[in-house]
Amino acid sequence: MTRTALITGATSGFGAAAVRQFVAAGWQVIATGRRAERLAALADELGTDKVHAACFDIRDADAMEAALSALPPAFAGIDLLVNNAGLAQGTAPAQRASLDDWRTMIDTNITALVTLTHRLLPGLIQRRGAIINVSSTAATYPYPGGNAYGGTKAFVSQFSLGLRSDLHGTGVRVTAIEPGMAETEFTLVRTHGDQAASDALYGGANPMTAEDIAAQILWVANLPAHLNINRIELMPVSQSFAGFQVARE
Ligand code: NDP
Ligand code: 8X3
Repeated sequence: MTRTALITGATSGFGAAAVRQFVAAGWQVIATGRRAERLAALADELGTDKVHAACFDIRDADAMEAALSALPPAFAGIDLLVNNAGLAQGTAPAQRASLDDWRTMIDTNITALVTLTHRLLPGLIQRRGAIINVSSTAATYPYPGGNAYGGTKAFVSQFSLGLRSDLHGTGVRVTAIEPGMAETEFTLVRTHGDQAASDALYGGANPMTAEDIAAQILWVANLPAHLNINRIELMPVSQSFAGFQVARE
């Protein structure tokens, strides 16, 4: 029987790549995001019988509910929720960061994620489904300018483990995927549209690709029902850890 995944943040990066890979692997996908034209193009490319475009701002709980209530019957039974939509805003240290940026990250990466998860949990339990949350290496490893972004991703990773505890015995699987540097629109968004900064970050670094991460999401989704991957932390070979910093007098 065809399984159905709801993948948030499907207009770009990991989400768009995941939609393509899931459809190629025989899944049906509900693809969400704000940019309607990109969702429509994806549905046209892959087939509207395979991809249902659900356009809404994930921070708008009413719009989310309206989109879920309007799902066509063929897409109404959701087996997998991929909480991928998210963003970083800003690279400034906390003392110079924008509070608006912090609130945008918290509203998107935390509040919207828990709202959608809470809404879909009863159906996921009924169908013995799965949840894959896209977290980040920033959940574990702090870096200058990572402040609220890292905090939101630490929430995502810990929430994932907490869900596992609560869903004990239901058969619902929960995984956090924690990528390091991957080239997508992430840095363009983080820098509020600075293409040169994005190019400079990824240039010569041989970063991971959206397809790399999508493949991990699909791999987890297709594992046998008795296996749960709690978390996957992955990085490009070119990225690793640096030492503690010391401020000297
Ligand atoms: P992109 O910027 O390429 O994609 C982000 C997606 O999130 C877009 O589809 C965007 O859709 C969606 N999104 C953002 N805000 C909203 C909103 N308010 N409502 C609906 N959708 C929204 O970045 P990535 O693919 O890289 O990011 C995907 C996830 O991976 C994020 O959670 C990010 O934090 C995480 N991540 C990224 C890493 C990287 O190095 N790239 C590493 C580790 C984690 P739209 O703008 O159309 O609404
Ligand atoms: C994205 C990876 O290192 O830019 O989550 O925070 S990083």
